[in-house]
Amino acid sequence: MKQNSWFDPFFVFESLSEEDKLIQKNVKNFSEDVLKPNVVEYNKNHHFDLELYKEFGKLGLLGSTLKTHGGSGASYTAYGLIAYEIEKIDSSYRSSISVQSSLVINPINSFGSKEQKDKYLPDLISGNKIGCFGLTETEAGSDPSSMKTTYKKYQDGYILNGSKHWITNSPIADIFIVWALNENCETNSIKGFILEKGVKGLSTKVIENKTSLKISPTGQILIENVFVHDSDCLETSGWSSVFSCLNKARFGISWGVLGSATECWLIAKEYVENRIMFKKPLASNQLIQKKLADIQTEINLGLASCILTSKAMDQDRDTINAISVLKRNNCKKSLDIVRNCRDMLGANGLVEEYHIMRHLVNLETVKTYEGAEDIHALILGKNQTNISSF
Ligand code: TGC
Ligand code: FAD
Repeated sequence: MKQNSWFDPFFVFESLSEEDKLIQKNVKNFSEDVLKPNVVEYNKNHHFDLELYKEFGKLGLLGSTLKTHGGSGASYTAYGLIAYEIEKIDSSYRSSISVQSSLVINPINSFGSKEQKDKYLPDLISGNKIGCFGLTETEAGSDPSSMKTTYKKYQDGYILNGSKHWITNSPIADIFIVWALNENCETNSIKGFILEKGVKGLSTKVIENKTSLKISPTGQILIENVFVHDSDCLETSGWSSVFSCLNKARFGISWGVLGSATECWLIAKEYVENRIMFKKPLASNQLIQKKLADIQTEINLGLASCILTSKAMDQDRDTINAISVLKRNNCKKSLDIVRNCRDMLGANGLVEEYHIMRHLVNLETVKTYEGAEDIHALILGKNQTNISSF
């Protein structure tokens, strides 16, 4: 039997192109050497090291699929592998890369003018500037179309008013992608704008005391009579433009959560192989082996589906349903896996240095953002039956 066939029974990692293998190896080394040593302390102190963005940029992790403005033109498989390796350390780090790549660089690249791309993309891709994506509001979470943030035409631009809530990176952002409706809040009037830190009327507020994703700064965006010039308005076409950004972020999340689950699986496997209870290793018990087999099964089915979806994305196929299946199922299964890993470590599973509890509470966020579990069920139900439950 080949040595690692229990770890990769469908040969997902073996089937990668040489370029994707190299990207995975580099990201894995960086994650272990640079991110892992401080993760427990930074989590305890809610600390994000801003210098990391430049490191992410140097490694090609930001806007990796872009072929211009400093992007390396990597495949979607590589994009997924980056999320997988980074989230092995902490979902906060994957989140910051997802937001910058899929929700800031991607909309500017897809809906921006040449001037906007030239102005914003190089600094975002190199990590010199940090971006955020403001869609959610206090009373508009799963249903963003009920947002209250508005724009109104004024001279050669727009006046924006409103506020965004639960926005990753907003307290540290230089560039803000903000979504708003016209002054009558007509659903189909949705438009995207690029705002820059320091503009009059724009401020942010940190959400304090978060118990999950503690390394990642999250906050509000407060927008009071902010003037945005026409040249900073994105050329979007309705809600499908907003959702096209979410598709990419949800795809990365689907790979990422399997990184968290894999990390906890390997920690638990090593622990039960070494922990002696009732005079024999815990791993010698059938119930423990069944847990390990269940974990192995779900992670590998998830990875096999991720790689198929990545290849379909590389071929520009319609992956909307695949992404909802994966975002929903991989988050749900990863949470179950990580909770079982916690259980296999007994009391030690509660200790910070074993990492598992941190992954568990992080996954509670990941299950909720980018379309909560039940919202993806309803998206899939709607697409199957042609009947919307919303
Ligand atoms: P619906 O009528 O279904 O669609 C409106 C228009 O959009 C099109 N569309 C899509 N286009 C591309 N990709 C998709 N996945 C699409 N889904 C729908 C659709 O064809 C239609 O186009 P058109 O031309 O006919 O107008 O819209 P709805 O209002 O019924 O949708 C409801 C629902 C629940 C599906 C949607 O609102 C939703 O997805 N809600 C969840 C909200 C969400 O995910 N928010 C995420 C905020 S960002 C974030 O959390 C970042 S976390 C940090 C990180 O990523 O790490
Ligand atoms: P709600 O919409 O109030 O949902 C609460 C519960 O009700 C969920 O279980 C949901 O599944 C269920 N529910 C809702 N509607 C229905 C229905 N019709 N039928 C059945 N059940 C339903 N947003 C951004 O725009 N940008 C960001 O960068 C960002 N970062 C985030 C970072 C963190 C740490 C967190 C926690 C959130 C972030 N979000 C961000 C917001 C996130 O996208 C929302 O929290 C998410 O969309 C859910 O909205 P909500 O919290 O208002 O929950």
